[in-house]
Amino acid sequence: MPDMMLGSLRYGTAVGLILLNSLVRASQSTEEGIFTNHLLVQLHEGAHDEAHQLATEHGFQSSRKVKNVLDQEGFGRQKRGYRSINEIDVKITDPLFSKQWYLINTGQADGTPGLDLNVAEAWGLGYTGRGITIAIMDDGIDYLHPDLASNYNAEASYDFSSNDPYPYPRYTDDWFNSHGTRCAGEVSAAANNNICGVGVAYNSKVAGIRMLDQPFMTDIIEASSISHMPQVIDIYSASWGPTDDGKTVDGPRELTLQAMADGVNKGRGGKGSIYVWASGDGGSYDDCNCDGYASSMWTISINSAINDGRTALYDESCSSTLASTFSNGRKRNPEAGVATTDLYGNCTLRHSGTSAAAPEAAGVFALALEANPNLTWRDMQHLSVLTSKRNQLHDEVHQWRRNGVGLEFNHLFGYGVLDAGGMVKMAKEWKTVPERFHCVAGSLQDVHKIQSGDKLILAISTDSCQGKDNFVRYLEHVQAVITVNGSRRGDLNINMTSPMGTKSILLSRRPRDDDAKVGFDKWPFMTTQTWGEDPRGTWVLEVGFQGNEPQRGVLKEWTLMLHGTQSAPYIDQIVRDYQSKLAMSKKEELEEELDEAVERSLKSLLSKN
Ligand SMILES: *[C@@H]1O[C@H](CO)[C@@H](O)[C@H](O)[C@H]1NC(C)=O
Ligand SMILES: *[C@@H]1O[C@H](CO)[C@@H](O)[C@H](O)[C@H]1NC(C)=O
Ligand SMILES: *[C@@H]1O[C@H](CO)[C@@H](O)[C@H](O)[C@H]1NC(C)=O
Ligand SMILES: *[C@@H]1O[C@H](CO)[C@@H](O)[C@H](O)[C@H]1NC(C)=O
Ligand SMILES: [Ca+2]
Ligand SMILES: [Ca+2]
Repeated sequence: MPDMMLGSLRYGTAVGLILLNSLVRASQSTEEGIFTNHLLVQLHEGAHDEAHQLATEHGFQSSRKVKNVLDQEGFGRQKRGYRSINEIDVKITDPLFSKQWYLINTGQADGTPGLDLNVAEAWGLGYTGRGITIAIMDDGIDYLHPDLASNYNAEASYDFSSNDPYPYPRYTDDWFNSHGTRCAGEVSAAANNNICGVGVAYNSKVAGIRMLDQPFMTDIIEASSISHMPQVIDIYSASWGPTDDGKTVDGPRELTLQAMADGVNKGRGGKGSIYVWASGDGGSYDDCNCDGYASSMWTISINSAINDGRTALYDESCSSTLASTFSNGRKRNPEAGVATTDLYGNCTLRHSGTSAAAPEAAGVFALALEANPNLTWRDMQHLSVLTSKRNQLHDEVHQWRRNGVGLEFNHLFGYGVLDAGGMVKMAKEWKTVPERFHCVAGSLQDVHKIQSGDKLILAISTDSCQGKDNFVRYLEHVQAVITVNGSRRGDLNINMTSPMGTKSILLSRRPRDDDAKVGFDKWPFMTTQTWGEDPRGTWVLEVGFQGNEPQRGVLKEWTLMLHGTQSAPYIDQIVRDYQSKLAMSKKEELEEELDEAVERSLKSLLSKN
């Protein structure tokens, strides 16, 4: 018999012994409670050997000590994060609804039950996006589609590709311009009309901003799109960006940057436009911190998980990603894709990419805005950080970690998958976050050589502008503005560690990027991973080369910019909650360990019998 005594529980004065007689007899449930086949016998301290003897004599098979003598009434245990699908009560009859596993995952298409956006809870509370307008900045929308027409906001729509008010997709034989229509359905497809499925926010309005379908992108088209009707449009969803070829480093130009800054400062009556960005489809060869749209502080960058919780093969990773939603499965199951509306009144089961992920997030944010229209663009980011869940997400490359205030994050998934139920509940109670301040923590402008095998390590010690008006005590975004070049840019690798010990990978190796002259010129690498932390202390930057060929380069600037608040109505509370949860979860884990150990020993005993 294996030793069931777990040292960690050996304290206190009363020592008890649980005796289990058989696993075969099932527990019985009555109105008074559940009777188990566990017996608890109280023994005097040090009666351990007697206990074993007694147990053996009476044909009991396993024993373990418990701290206190408690009533051994049975109780239900559920796997964490598990919701019974039968408890979800939604009345949606649309034919594709049951294929929309990202809304309610019951295990369709070999998916993992419970791994979804938890929209049912938000809908159950009455939030369906009413009164909120989401713009899809894309290749147009089939606004005649019977599942979109009733939610189409024509006044807020525009075609910047051909300068007219009708953002209808241009026809091609291969239906190339179906992207925007598919994204629109994920947000705003109507419910209970017997057509396709439903949008995450099925009573929201959707506007079409056609801006991707012309020979070249211009700064003016981007800027006009991003600043189109900012008092009417609440949320802008963008599933595009610089080419995801693993060698491009590009971002918004002057007008677009200005338009974004204006959007977050003046949009929605000053509460700020919400910009949702797909983090990119460049896969492990790309790094979304090289995409200045996704890595902007003003956008919420969204990555994707597939229906069993793994990363999609096209997912990029980077430290600026805030959260994740869902996209198509890796398996060839034709129903593992994202079900939504398609061109010319059709439906599809096959929408995919981080393109499919961003509109889901836009839908969730619409639900949150309906729950509390006062939310600012920063509130939305705070809510995403706080309510997104690890759930059953699994990244084979990067560990889940906790930052200095206990917030759990992953380099690819950000703070986890958005949880619509959790988000609307917190949104309802949410108090607008305090004013944001900006502190230049330090700037090193000396020339430093870097070469393979000899990484450069730099440090900036900062009081985070303490004593000045712009003191930042609780972090939101952190930017490391870096000028660096190298004989092979793609082999450069940059990490930054905060005073509280959180290491952000600012730049991973990009094997296809063979630039040898441009490098990064004052590039703002961004991290969201130190959210809530106290920035005072020493920040460390590590710059090196990875790869087979020896490389050399020069770093000319590292400027550390801290953004955040002076007071934190909630962060101290989170830290307290986190600590008590941690203590609780350790207890629960211990209990689970015990349960499992008992079960294992019983199984081995039974198999011997
Ligand atoms: C799309 O819809 C049209 C019109 O309803 C129909 O004729 C066509 O077969 C559909 N195409 C696909 C690929 O489903
Ligand atoms: C939004 O702000 C207004 C004005 O400050 C306030 O009266 C209202 O209660 C707020 N609504 C919510 C949901 O917090
Ligand atoms: C990097 O910059 C330094 C200083 O401007 C320059 O001398 C060097 O040639 C550059 N190296 C590369 C690989 O471009
Ligand atoms: C950055 O961190 C990664 C992951 O821990 C590590 O593999 C890499 O060697 C680090 N690079 C530098 C330059 O320190
Ligand atoms: Ca429908
Ligand atoms: Ca990219």
